[in-house]
Amino acid sequence: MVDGDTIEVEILEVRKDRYRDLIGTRKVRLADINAPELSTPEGQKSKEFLASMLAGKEVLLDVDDVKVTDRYNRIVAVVLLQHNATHYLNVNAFLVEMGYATVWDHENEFNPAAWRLYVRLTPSDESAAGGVPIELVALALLLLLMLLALRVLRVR
Ligand SMILES: [Ca+2]
Ligand SMILES: [Ca+2]
Repeated sequence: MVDGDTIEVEILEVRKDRYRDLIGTRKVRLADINAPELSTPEGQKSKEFLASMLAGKEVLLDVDDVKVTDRYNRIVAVVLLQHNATHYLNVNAFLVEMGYATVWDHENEFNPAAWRLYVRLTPSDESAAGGVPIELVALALLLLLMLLALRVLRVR
């Protein structure tokens, strides 16, 4: 089920060899957040907000290097949406900021308490504060949320 904290993506490219197997159509569970159940009006709102924000967009995924996937075989990741020439929006943090999800901190590489809304991707040989080393961003994707939007229309 695709909802306010899960998206469906087409993974086009990986930046670490260990993630080659992830290429293709996959579900991504946004790390360390939780959206309300789809059976509630709040859950529907969260899903629609996420879909409208990401439908058809190309994003980067910072994959959880600790576990990579959850028990449902969804990729666990922070979703990064390009904001301007230098910065990306941490979509996970933004959903919390906007009230569409709450923090649910699991055992993984991420620490929501340290999240910033906007992050700069830094070349891997630099260690600029507040940035995500570009080598840690495993995947470049084209979201297939257009499909999700079509599915939503079909349901209605
Ligand atoms: Ca990572
Ligand atoms: Ca965590």
